[in-house]
Amino acid sequence: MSMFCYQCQEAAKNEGCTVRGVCGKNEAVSNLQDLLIYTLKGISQLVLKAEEAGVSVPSTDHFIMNGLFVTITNANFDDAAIVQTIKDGLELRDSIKDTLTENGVSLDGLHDAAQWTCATEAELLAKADAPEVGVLATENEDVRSLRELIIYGVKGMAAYAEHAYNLGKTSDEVNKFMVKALAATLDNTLSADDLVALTLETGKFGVDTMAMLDAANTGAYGNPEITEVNIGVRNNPAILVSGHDLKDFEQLLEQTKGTGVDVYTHGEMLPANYYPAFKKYDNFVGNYGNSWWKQNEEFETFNGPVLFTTNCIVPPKGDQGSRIYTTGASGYPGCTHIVADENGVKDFSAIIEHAKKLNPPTEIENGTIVGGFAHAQVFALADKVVDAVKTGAIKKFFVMAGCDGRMKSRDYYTEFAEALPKDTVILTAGCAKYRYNKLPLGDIGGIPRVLDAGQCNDSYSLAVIALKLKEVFELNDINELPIAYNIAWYEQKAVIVLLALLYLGVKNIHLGPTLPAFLSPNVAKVLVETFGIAGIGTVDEDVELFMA
Ligand code: SF4
Ligand code: SF3
Repeated sequence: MSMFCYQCQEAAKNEGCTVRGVCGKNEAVSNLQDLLIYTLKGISQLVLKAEEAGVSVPSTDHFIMNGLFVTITNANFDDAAIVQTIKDGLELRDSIKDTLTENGVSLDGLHDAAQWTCATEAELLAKADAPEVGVLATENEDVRSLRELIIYGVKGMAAYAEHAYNLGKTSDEVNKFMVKALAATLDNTLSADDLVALTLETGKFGVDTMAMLDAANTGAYGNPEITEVNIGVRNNPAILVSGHDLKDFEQLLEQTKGTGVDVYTHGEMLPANYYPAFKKYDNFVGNYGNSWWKQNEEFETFNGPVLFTTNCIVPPKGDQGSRIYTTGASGYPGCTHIVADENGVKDFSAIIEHAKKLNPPTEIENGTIVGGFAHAQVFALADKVVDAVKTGAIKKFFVMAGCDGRMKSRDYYTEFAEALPKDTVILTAGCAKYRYNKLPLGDIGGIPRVLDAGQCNDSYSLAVIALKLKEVFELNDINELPIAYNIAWYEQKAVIVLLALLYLGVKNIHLGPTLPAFLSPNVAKVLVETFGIAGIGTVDEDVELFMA
């Protein structure tokens, strides 16, 4: 076996990718990502040691969140960039060790993750292939399953923490938790029960992180509001922006102002259309295309350059890579990567000049779609919503947040949305929405039957809405609400969203299109028995089950 990865929903045979990732990640990149995580665990062990000894060491907060983010599915395929990040990590780690030694702190008993060294790049690459580094280094499948559940949750948390960080918001508690969780996965003295408790704690910090990002986004750009988003095109050269980072998006809009270059969103950047602050830009046209997995065909017809601010990248086809730019945690070999200066400013002039030389986008759709139903907007409509529930006009809400993916089995979500009774409303967030956000599902007394809160991180908004409804209807338990959860997952941000919902006490979440490969039978059993987690069945069976 040359690699082993089972962190996403596409894991081969729902067991794990062992030769090459279904996502396109090759063996070298997979093993380097494992080594980066291993290095972060070692750094974390040292940070905890410093904390215990009361010694102040260089900050690792941003390095750890970025390092975790780099390893998220479809974020970074650039082996050279990952090698450099590992080298930076070793340098940071050694500076912590030096500080500890200078302060008389013993370094005895450190895990290999905090000790390994390499004199050459060849040695670094050999270490990436070493059996002690990867997921399978943990032999007990239940311990491995819980450790990875925690690591994947923390990866999602780190991604959201990084977006907030880019907007000047960070949390010592969240950063400390990431260190604690990483180090805990090296600790052989922790029992399965300890790891289950840590999994729930991961959910708690997931809620905190999403709340922090929500405050960062809305503080900077206003509360998302109901918006009709144009999905057609104009006749100007243009840049397409994908990923989740609103700060990058703002900087690009500022720099394209008055240049004659238009800007469109793709995939998870669609919700940028809902923020008041971005509406003032005349060159911000709307959204082009669908979710991430359609990018090869949609980038072809877009004609202009594409900026990835984060995941999900699909390996580019033909010469598409020459039009792709990456920034932040994202990366792809051969594509131009744009870095921030010391003030966080990114110079997008190369992509703007590139756009000017290329044709305007070819129209693939026209008309509009409606979104912008994050918590503040839904609260503004609260009376209407509550009335509709009281009169029985709305029988049930379906939270269908999460991810989209290329597997045929995800047609289920389109069919499920179509099959739902007309007196139900879908609450969505994340790229999962593309499976039904263009269907003519109509409205209930002016309330659209698909309410899109935003990106996957805006699943937080859906939880806030549920908690508000619980208060309005004076219920004791969030599970007494007429809300069902039928969530589609793909990558690790969905893992932190799931853990956050579990922490908030939400029960009976259905997760599909398959249950995670990283859940061992025993861990899956705990989730089923404690939280009522279930998979999906056929559309008809599930509609009947949920409406019962
Ligand atoms: Fe396979 Fe998913 Fe891992 Fe890619 S991220 S190698 S598809 S499990
Ligand atoms: Fe989508 Fe990748 Fe998860 Fe942000 S863009 S939800 S899959």
